[in-house]
Amino acid sequence: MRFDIITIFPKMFAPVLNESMVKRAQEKKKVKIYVHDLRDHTKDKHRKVDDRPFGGGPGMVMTVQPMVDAIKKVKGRRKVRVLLLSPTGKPLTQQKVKKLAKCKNLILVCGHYEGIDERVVSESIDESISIGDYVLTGGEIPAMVLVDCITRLVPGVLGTAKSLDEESFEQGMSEYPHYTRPADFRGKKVPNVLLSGNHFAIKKWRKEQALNRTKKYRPDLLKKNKE
Ligand code: 4HQ
Repeated sequence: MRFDIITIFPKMFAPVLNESMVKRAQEKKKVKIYVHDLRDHTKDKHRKVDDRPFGGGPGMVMTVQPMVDAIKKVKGRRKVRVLLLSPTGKPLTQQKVKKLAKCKNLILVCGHYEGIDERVVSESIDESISIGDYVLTGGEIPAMVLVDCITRLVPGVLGTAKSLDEESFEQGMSEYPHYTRPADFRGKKVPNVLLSGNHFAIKKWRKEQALNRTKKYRPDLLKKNKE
């Protein structure tokens, strides 16, 4: 899997993507991540990437030329899917992550200000993705979210690969509560069933716990599973 990220804040990425699992995935050559500075594709001496919106209104809009030229250059002759991170994009779900993980090459375009000129979207973007219904200052954190959740699905990245069964279970149902040693932390005890050694009882308890949590915090997920 190869990711190419186009951004005006290239320095934001290394601290996040060069740690933990994503770092190890890069070391194992399972993923390659290239970060490109949008300003390297400008043609004026001020390296300008934005301008005032036609029709008026607040804020600035990212201009067409640096974006379309950057995307074209980064693409080269490869078969690539070009994604824009945008609050009006398709909501990111685990199902969507699984589909994207099948791609070999992804370009992630990070917008700023009020957004990007619509002609970039129609000319150069295959799909817009939103990581949730809230407004961020830019597409960089959403791009990192995408790299993170796709990378963990690349074969050979996760140490103990969870079965697809377990994953679909988790999706419909929030996880069960986890405990580790000590069995008694300052009077707070681990539920007895987990110390019982009765694997059938443990499985049943975890399922009930997960279901209760889902009912309480994510009833929408239960409805979704029935559909
Ligand atoms: N933004 N999911 C505005 C987001 C966002 C989101 C990125 C803020 C794009 C122009 N992106 N810029 N939510 O809020 O992806």
